Amino acid sequence: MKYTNPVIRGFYPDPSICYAEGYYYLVCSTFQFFPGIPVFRSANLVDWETVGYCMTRKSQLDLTKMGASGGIFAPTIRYHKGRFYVVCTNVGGYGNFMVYTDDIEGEWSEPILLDRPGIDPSLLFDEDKVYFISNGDDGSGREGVLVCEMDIETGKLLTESKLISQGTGGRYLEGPHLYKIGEYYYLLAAEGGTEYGHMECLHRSKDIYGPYEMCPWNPILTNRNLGGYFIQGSGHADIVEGENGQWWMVHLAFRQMDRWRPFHQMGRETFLVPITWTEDGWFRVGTDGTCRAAYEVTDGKIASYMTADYPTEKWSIRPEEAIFLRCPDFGKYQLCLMEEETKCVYLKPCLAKGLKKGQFKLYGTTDTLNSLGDVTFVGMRQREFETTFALSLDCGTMLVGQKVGMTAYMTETDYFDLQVEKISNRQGTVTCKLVIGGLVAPLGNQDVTLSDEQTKLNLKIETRHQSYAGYLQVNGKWEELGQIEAKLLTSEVVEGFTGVILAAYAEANEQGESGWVSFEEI
Ligand code: 6LW
Repeated sequence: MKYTNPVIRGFYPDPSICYAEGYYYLVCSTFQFFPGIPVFRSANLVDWETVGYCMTRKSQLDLTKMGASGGIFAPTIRYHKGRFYVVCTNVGGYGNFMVYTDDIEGEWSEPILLDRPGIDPSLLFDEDKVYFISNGDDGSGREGVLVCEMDIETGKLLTESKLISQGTGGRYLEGPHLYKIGEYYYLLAAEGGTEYGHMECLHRSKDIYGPYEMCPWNPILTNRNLGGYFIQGSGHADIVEGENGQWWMVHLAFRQMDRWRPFHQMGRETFLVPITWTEDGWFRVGTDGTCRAAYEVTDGKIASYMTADYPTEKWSIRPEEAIFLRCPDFGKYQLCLMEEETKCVYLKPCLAKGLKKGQFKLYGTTDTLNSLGDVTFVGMRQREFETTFALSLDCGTMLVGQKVGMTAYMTETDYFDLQVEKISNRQGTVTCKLVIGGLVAPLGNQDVTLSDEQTKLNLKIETRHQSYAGYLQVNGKWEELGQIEAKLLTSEVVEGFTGVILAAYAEANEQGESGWVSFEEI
C-alpha cells in the first residue's frame, strides 16, 4: 500500500477511528461549525468519503453565539454489536455527551449527557463491561486520565472515576484512548499541546486501573525534533487493526507553509502511519517515531518518503462536505443537490430545482461575517496550499444595499474578504480587505458599473503557500485588488483549533432585506 499524507486534508483534527464490517470509520472535531462531527468511511484507510455527520439538528447541537474554537471538541468513535457510538465534548455547551446510530449513513441519536467534567472522552468495550475514559480533574485537584464504568444503554456512569495516569510529564495530557489487546490494557494519550511540541505517549497495564508502565521509547510519535520539516504537531492519535495483522495509527498534524516559516493556515489535518509491534508487546509507529509525507507498506516492510507532491485544487461545493457557521437556517440556502443522492437529511431544505452543478443561491440576513450570528455562509475547507476559488456573482439578484462576497475565513475577527456592495441598480463596489484581530485593513477597491445586460461579476481568491490574493475580472482580465501574507491567517497568529474555510456569504441590506443571490463556480 502506497499513500501520501495527510490522508484527509484540510481542517479535520482529532481523528478517531474504528472498524466495522469491512470498512473503517473516522470522525473529527468541528468546533463552532455545523454540522458537527463528520463521519468518514474507507475500505483501505487512504481514500475516505464523508458518509454523514453525528450532529445535524439544532436539538442536538445549538451553537448560538458560539465563539471561535468553542463547541465540538475531539470525538471518539467505537462500534459494538451493530451500533456506532460517539462520545465527545460540547465545550461552552453541555459538556460530555454520547450519541449513537445503527445506520451509519443516517441520523444519530439526541445527545445523552454524561455526568463527568473534562474533555476528550473515549470508550472501551471490554467483554461485558464498558469503560468511560476522559481527561480532567479527579476531584482532588489531580489532573490526568480518568476511568470509570458506564451503562452504555443509558449513559449512566456507574463508578467513581479513578485516575490511572498523569502521562510522562508533558503539558496538556489529552486525547486518551484505552485498548485491550492480548493480555494488556494499552493507554495512548497526547501531551505537549497541540502545537510544535505535540507528541503521543504509550502506557500499558494488565489491570485497567493500573499501575501503568510507560513505553521505554516514549514519546512513540512526535515531529517536534524534525526542525524545519513541513509536517509538524503530530499527536492526538487512535489506532486500528488493518488487513493481514498490520496495525495503523491515525493522528493529527499540520503542514507548515515553508521550511523556515512555522505557520500553518489549513488547520490540523488527519495523517496515517503504520505500526510495528515489538516482541515484548510494545509498538513503534511511523518512521523512528515520526510521521513522514508518504509511505509504502508491503507485508510489514515500511518505506517512507520525506516529500510529496500536492495538487492545485479548484474550489467546488460538494454539499455533503460543505461547512456552515453555528446554527445555519437551511431555508436560506439553495444548493445543487439531488434528493435521491443525498442521505444528509439536514440538507433537504436546501434542495433546489433547476440549479446546475456549481450553482448555488444564498439569502442574506442581518447576521454579518464579523458577528457571532448565524451568517449565511457556505464553505469548503482549504485542503491544499494552492487553491483557486472563483465565482461569478449575479448582482442582478442582489438588493440595493446588500453586501455579499467570498472569504478565506479563520474566525469572526480574522478573515480575508472580497466583498461586493450593491450601491444602486447601476453601481456596485468590490472591496478587498483583511480583518485581523478585529482590525480592518482595507487593501483595495474597485467601482463597477452594472446594467440590465451586465449583472455578473467574476471574483476570485487565489491561495498560495505564502499568500492570499483577491481578484476582480475587468474586461476579461483578472485584476488584483489585494494580497496578504498567508501567515496572517494561520493558527500561530489567529490562535485556536480551526483552519481556513473558503466560503461564500450573503448579508442583508440595512433594512434587513435580501434577494436570493446567485453564485456560479467558474
Ligand atoms: C483537543 C485536544 C487536542 O480536545 O486539541 O490536540 C483539542 N489535541 O485533545 C482541540 O482539538
